[in-house]
Order: sequence, then C-alpha cells, then structure tokens
Amino acid sequence: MMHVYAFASVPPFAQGLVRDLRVRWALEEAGIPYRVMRVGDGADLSRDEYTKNLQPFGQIPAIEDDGMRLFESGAIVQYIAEQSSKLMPADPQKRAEVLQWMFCALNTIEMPVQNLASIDLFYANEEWAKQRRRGAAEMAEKRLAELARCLEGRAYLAGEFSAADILMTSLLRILRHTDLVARHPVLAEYQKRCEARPAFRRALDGQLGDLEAAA
Ligand SMILES: N[C@@H](CCC(=O)N[C@@H](CS)C(=O)NCC(=O)O)C(=O)O
Repeated sequence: MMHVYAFASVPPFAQGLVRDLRVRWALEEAGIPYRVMRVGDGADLSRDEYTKNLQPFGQIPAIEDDGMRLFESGAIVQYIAEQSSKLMPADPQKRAEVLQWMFCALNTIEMPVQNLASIDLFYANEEWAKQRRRGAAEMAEKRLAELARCLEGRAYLAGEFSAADILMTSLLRILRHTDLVARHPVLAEYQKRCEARPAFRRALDGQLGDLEAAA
C-alpha cells in the first residue's frame, strides 16, 4: 500500500492547500489505494524523523511505495500519472505536452503565485513585504492573464484532463485569499471544472477530514 505523508496539523489558512492534496488527487483519479501517514509531534512520525528519512527539507509531501521513497509534489504526481492513462497519455507527443504543462505549472505559474501568497500569508506586516507586494501581485497577474489566454476555448491544458490539470488547479487554489483568479472567467471556470471532479472532492475531504480528526 502506498504511503502518503501529510502534516498532522496546519493553521487554518493552509487547510485545503497543503501539497499532499495534489498527491491524494492524483491517486484518487488513478484509483490507487493509499494510506496517509501523519507527520508531527505525537503523530505517526516526528518532523525530525521525516526529514531524516523521507524529505530532506522537511516539506510535505513525500511518498513511500514498495520501499521506494520520493519527494517533490511534481515528481510524485508524475510517478502516479505514469501508472494511469487517465492522467498521462501513452502517445509520446501527447505525453510531452502533458509534461510541458506540468513544468509550466510548477515553474512559470506556481513561482509568482507562491511568492505573492508568501508575502500575504507569512509576512504581511513586514515593511519590506508592503513595498514588495505590488510588484509581486503584478507578476502573478501577468502570468494568470497569459494562462487565461492559453485556456481560451479549451477545457483542459493538454486535450483531455491530465496530471497537468491537477498541478495547475492546485496552485490556482493558493490564490483563494485574492480575486486574481476570479478576474479571469476562463480561469475561474477551468478551476471549477477541475474541482468538480469526484476524485478532487474525495482528496479534499480526505485532507480536511484528517486535519479535523487530529485537531
Ligand atoms: N517544491 C515542494 C514544495 C513543498 C512545500 O512547500 N510544502 C509545504 C506544505 S504545502 C511545506 O512543507 N512547508 C513547510 C516548510 O517549507 O518547511 C513540492 O512541491 O513538494
């Protein structure tokens, strides 16, 4: 049984956003059974044990599958996607296109999105953050406007729903404290379409339920 590592507890602003969500979602789409292992004081394993044995930066997520340990949400989602034609097409060109959008999600879009979210959620009261926020918001807005143009007339990033949509939707969620996604109806509808999938609902309910149970 695959093990998925998740924080035993996180503050309310992070609930429903923690990156084990994208891993759970991919597993739910692929129909692969998994067991969640909680990381933290008094949980299945301590943060120190987790950092020593599974994720050298102490970050969530990581997985363990039949003795193999893997970290970085993008690598994990790809590993799962390779096991399901629902998430990664076999055709080499279509596969390359899905990978392109996965890298785009994690590099081109998530970086400015996370930068803005970090300013808002972690450093909002710092003087430097107040000065930096405008530029960070402009960069995120620029990338979202470009992404919205790419999604014009498309239901998903690369033809059918794929692993790329799991990553892209997950990072759009990071901006839920802003109206940046809502400003682009094409993006808001895309996010809504992906989040309407039963596999996403199960993954989200799983993360929120586990966090609530541990509270
Ligand atoms: N690039 C990593 C980022 C992982 C990451 O930032 N995880 C957050 C939770 S969503 C975390 O563990 N934060 C705590 C920390 O960085 O110490 C990935 O995609 O797996």
